[in-house]
Amino acid sequence: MSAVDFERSLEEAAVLLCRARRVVAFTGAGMSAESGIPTFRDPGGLWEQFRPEELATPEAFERDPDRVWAWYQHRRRVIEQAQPHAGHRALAAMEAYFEEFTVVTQNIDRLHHRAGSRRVLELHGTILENRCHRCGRPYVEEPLPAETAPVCPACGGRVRPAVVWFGELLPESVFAAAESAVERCDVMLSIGTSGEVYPAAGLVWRAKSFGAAVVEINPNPTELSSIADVVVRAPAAQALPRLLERVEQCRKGASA
Ligand code: BJW
Ligand code: ZN
Repeated sequence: MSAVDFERSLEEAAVLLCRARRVVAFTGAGMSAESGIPTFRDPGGLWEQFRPEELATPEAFERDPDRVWAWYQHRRRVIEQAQPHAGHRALAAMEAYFEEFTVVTQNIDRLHHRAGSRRVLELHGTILENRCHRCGRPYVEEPLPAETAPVCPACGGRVRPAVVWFGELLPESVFAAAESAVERCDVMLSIGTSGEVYPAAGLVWRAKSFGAAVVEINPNPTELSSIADVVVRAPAAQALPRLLERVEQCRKGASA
């Protein structure tokens, strides 16, 4: 995308946001890429090194809990060292300018919380908590072993990260809250997601069918590009602070 196209798409997105009262920011792994956390499906991403069904399914964990646990411990260390970037902070700051601003994230890294966003719905859970795979009780003991999945003191089951694997249901109340925010919103920002994983990606289709304008922020085309009203072909840390600036301008202009 040329610099002119970037500015034009940013302006189109800003016009939509300036008219909006309710906004949903739907985020995926690309949102955290500039914080140094690899995405799943990009070149060099996590799935290039591992097949998802080998590590991100309940069957994989049941077959070899220690292997899956060690992979998540490695990723936990990467995430703990990562910092939210200017794009995360811009989303947090945008909250102030809308009647309702909800972050619906597929990410498990808690970077939106750390940047200050207050209403965050985590569709795929979080890597920063653990629970028993058998009885579901939270597991809070420290320190966590690097290589071996801990054993649940209550039932003897093995402990796993509190994320959602393929074939598992998303947390029901979280998904219901996301659906209701999506159905009410005027603008749906789709940021840093390939839109390939369901039911999460279906939320963007749902927003569109309920009348929201869809704005995609992603350096690459995705499964969702075809339904976007505006596509900003740029990385999140570049585009979001610019969008925030424009929202600040129009809100201040409106109240002057
Ligand atoms: C940038 C950038 C920068 C780069 N700035 N952008 C309907 C149809 C077909 C299949 C299904 C369906 N419904 C359900 C399914 C099955 C399955 C599914 O969707 N499969 C598809 C792969 C086809 N879904 C499920 O199993 C879900 N459960 C479910 O449906 O339950 C009901 C059920 C039960 C039993 C049987 C059947 C159904 C659960 C899905 C759980 C997903 N879990 C994971 C792992 C989480 C834990 C972990 O991290 O290990 O979640 S998979 C992985 O993908 C992770 C992500 O949240 C998710 C989405 O990926 P995301 O975020 O979009 O990342 P990428 O890498 O794909 O894209 C990155 C993007 O960023 C790219 O576009 C880049 O261009 C961009 N980018 N730099 C902005 N700087
Ligand atoms: Zn247990």
